[in-house]
Amino acid sequence: MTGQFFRFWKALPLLALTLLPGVALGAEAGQPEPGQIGFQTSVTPIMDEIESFHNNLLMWVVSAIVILVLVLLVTVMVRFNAKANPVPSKTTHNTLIEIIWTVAPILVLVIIAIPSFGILTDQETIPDGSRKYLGASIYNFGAVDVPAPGLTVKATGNQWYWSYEYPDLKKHFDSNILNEQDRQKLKPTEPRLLAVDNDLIVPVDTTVRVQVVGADVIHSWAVPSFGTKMDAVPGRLNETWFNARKTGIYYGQCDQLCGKDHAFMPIAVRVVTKEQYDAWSKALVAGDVAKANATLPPVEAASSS
Ligand SMILES: [Cu+2]
Repeated sequence: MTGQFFRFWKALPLLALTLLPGVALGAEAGQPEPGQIGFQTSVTPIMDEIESFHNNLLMWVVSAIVILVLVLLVTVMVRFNAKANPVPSKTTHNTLIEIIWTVAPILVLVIIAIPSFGILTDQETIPDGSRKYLGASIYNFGAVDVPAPGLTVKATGNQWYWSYEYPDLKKHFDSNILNEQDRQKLKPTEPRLLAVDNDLIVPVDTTVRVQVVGADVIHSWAVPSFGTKMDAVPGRLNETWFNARKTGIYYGQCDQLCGKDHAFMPIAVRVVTKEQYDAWSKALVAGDVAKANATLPPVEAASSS
């Protein structure tokens, strides 16, 4: 019953939005798009949770508050202007209404906090194969199974680039932004300011444990399509995870002000098939990252939705 209720009400704003011409609800590719007003496409259980939290709870709460405040303002303007109400009341206190406007916001925050803390816990709890995750419905606790990690990578934030380590392969490489000349020459299908020389390569449908650390100052490893954001703190090993269900390339940026080139240390995660990942990792172990990357087909141009 409640499920049906929420499904029906969830569809309404989406319906209204699709009636507006030229509005992109979400980008198809793991990157921002012109005219986009929603999130980037979710490809992980965690981003499903964030999307559900936003669409099925937060949007309704903020809409209700906006309407309530608007109604109050209009009422005051119409009923209590100098013409309509020449002799103003001298009332200064009303115990009941003061209790209501103190308790109601607290209740709203508590209602928001419950699923919010659930998502935070899910983001920071590495799956062990038995724990259930919220998934795409924040009203359906414990809905999604996630396998234990099949791969561990370590992302180190440096001023100003990322370096990635595959501890099990005993290999690491740096990932630097491509300047505009190099991008046009080497990766013309990839977006300006987000394309890097060496992508982080991971297999599809695999839980990836991401260890995040800072080499100099605090950075943050964030990829919107994964719902992943973890601070890279010097001297502290943070952990998060993702499990991408769709191959493709997903971009992110450093999300913690870290110095003059903070805007120029993008994150590019390329999710490939398991066969492609096996070939890539074998070539990485046998040679270097350039040889490994040569085993992968070029990235296709992002399809615009
Ligand atoms: Cu940074």
